[in-house]
Amino acid sequence: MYNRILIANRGEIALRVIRACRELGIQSVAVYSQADADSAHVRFADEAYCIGPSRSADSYLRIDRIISAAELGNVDAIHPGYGFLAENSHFNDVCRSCEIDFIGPTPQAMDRLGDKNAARELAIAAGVPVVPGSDGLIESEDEAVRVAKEIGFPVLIKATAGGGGKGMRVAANELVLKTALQQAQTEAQAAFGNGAVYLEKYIEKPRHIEVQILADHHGNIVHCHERDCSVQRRHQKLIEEAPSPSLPTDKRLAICEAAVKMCKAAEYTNAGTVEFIVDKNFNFYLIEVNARIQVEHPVTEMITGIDLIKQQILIAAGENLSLSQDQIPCIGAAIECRINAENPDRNFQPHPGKIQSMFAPGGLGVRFDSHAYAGYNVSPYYDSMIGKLIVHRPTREQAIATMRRALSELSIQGISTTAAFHDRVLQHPEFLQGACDTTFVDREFNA
Ligand code: MV4
Repeated sequence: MYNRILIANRGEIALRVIRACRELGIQSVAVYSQADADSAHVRFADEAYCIGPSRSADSYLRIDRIISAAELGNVDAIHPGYGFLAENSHFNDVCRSCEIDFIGPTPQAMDRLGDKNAARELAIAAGVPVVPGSDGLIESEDEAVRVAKEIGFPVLIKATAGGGGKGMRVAANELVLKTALQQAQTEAQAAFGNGAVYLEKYIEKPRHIEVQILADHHGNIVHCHERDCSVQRRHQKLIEEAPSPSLPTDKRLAICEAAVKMCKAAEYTNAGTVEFIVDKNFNFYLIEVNARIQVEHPVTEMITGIDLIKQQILIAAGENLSLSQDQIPCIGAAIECRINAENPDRNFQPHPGKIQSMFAPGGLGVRFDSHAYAGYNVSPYYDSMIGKLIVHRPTREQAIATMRRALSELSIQGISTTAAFHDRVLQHPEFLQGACDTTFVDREFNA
């Protein structure tokens, strides 16, 4: 087992990994930017190194500086968290060449899945359903028109280097397809340095369902059930829950089994998430695979009782998965609300600044994963999430009641947060029915 782990991240996820290290008896090494000198992840780590100025590009994205800190800190492994370098296969490679374990999948698996068209082709080969679409990348305007007529409009043009909704364009007919194609290609080239796109039939009002996977280096692989992340706004998730309230049990199981099949085909290891969209008739289609731990992993931890970060560390260190599929329960219902330093009344505009005072909720079934505290300065340099409020109760109805109670206790002065907005969502009939699709927030809150 490792003696020392460096956490190449900040905020709540850095703190989350430090907590797992402490419980495993592993020393933690933090890195931080100048803006984060007073951050909780610096305070609770066993050791910390400043790696540069506030801008991410000068600190948390600087591979050279992170590796220097890893050498100074004499670590055995690096946990990348999510965002920043978490899905950067070059960073992953560099860690390995410096004889530092990267706590995540291999660079090869990362590359296979980081290219969305390649992942789509792998899914097809493995017999995992994908949305009807182009056979590979679109090479010409004529090909786009031919495929679109074949599968039927509307179609969705997707950047192969994209993901998370970046570089997508819907086209409703042949006329707009040509301009949409060019726009998507230009946008993808500018954003990712790769203008290649593929085409899919556009699925209207889908649910977003994702499956948590754990796979070790000895061929053992399990799923930890699904999460429903349909409550989102402009590709930013707001509320996630497990299990999905909108799917029958047989469909949930079928999706989880498809996710396992996909990860086997990709020779995937460590923790990963297979993302699906599900249509009105419960047809499900693989969209992409995220080669990292995700923000919303705690809802899975609550229903399964599994510490996913510890599992990531144990797997990376070469241990056998200690869990077999039938030892992974799905107990009760868990919900997470992302608490962002944003003003919902001003188009969710970020609201950085000093937290003057704060009270964190607690009580039975309540978990608050946050690096924030009274006196903490929310920096404008990073994403605006300052905490995740998670509840776990025997039923979904009780989980909603507990979440509303916990939201009413959460008090943060000095900045605006999304807490009150969550309480409105939690009272909406469509949410109460467990019937939300990905258009819910925009539609019902014209947000
Ligand atoms: C789609 C889709 C409809 N049809 N693909 C957006 C993020 C990316 N991971 C995949 N996304 C979508 N792909 C087809 N063929 C609709 C979305 C989509 C979406 C998916 C999941 C969660 C929220 C979403 C919001 C808008 C669009």
